[in-house]
Amino acid sequence: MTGVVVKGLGGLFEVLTDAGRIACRARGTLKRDEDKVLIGDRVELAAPDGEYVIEKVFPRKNALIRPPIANLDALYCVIAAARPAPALETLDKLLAIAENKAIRAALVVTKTDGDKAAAEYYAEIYRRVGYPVFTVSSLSGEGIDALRADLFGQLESGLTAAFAGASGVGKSTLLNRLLPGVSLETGEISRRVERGKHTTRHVELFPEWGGFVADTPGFSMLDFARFDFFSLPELFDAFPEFAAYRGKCRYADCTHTGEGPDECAVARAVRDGEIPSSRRDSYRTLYATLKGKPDWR
Ligand SMILES: Nc1nc2c(ncn2[C@@H]2O[C@H](COP(=O)(O)OP(=O)(O)OP(=O)(O)O)[C@@H](O)[C@H]2O)c(=O)[nH]1
Ligand SMILES: [Mg+2]
Ligand SMILES: [Zn+2]
Repeated sequence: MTGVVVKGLGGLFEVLTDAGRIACRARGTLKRDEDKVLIGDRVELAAPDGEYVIEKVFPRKNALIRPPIANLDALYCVIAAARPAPALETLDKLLAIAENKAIRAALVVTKTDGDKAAAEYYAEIYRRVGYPVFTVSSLSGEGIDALRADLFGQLESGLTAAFAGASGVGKSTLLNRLLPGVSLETGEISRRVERGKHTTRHVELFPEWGGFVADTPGFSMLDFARFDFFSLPELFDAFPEFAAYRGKCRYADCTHTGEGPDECAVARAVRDGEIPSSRRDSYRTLYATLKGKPDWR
């Protein structure tokens, strides 16, 4: 029997099969780090002793480390217009990872009720880059229908989508609003540190509208920064708006990080307002990280 892993807690998984949800553990060899079963995995179950175990994980289309999920088709990257203040570097890293793994990425700016102008500011940066952008308020309901229509479009073709972003941006609150069938726990934002409290602790997939949608734990910046994700030569392609400037720098070995507008076509595009400067800043930071330097600046 085969199925999709929709939930996992302390080594106990829930696998959705044609025969319904089956709770089971994984075979011993699937517990080692590199072969660990991920939520979203397509698996084969066997019942050698009358009790189901995950026998085999089918080859993955892709897998993310943060959030830990496999076979993702669409990633909704979530930031808040108000608290917690967005870290664009983290967002850009997440977008770059999606790009690198050929996952369709979109931006969701929540809490527009808190700061409309900030929401528009962030939305505009990413519209210019070319990403689908949704500005929403789970409080007032603004923008919810447009986002739901987009999500529906993904799921009805049988795809798997996840919502990811920092803790406290409102992912679970939003999913409660988008999906009438779910009721996820949500948490307050700490008044002292202006951050979320990691209310969601585990990735869980919900079967909805013919596909799967995942709520994921918010990552902390530090945690997220620790993960290497692809190699330096892949970085350029992970910033889709840079493609138009490929091969247009003066020197073939241009790194597009420190070179000025005279030499570098990307720097020129930033100067001329064609590429948002925050995107190039993120590129520089990621470049430095991937090169193994502590920091660019
Ligand atoms: N004003 C306002 N508050 C919101 C909105 N969406 C969520 N919140 C609040 O933000 C806080 C955090 O919401 P959650 O949904 O728990 O955030 P999360 O992203 O799931 O956080 P983690 O599970 O920790 O990753 C809660 O107090 C929500 O009520 C919104 O659109 N407007
Ligand atoms: Mg949550
Ligand atoms: Zn260049």
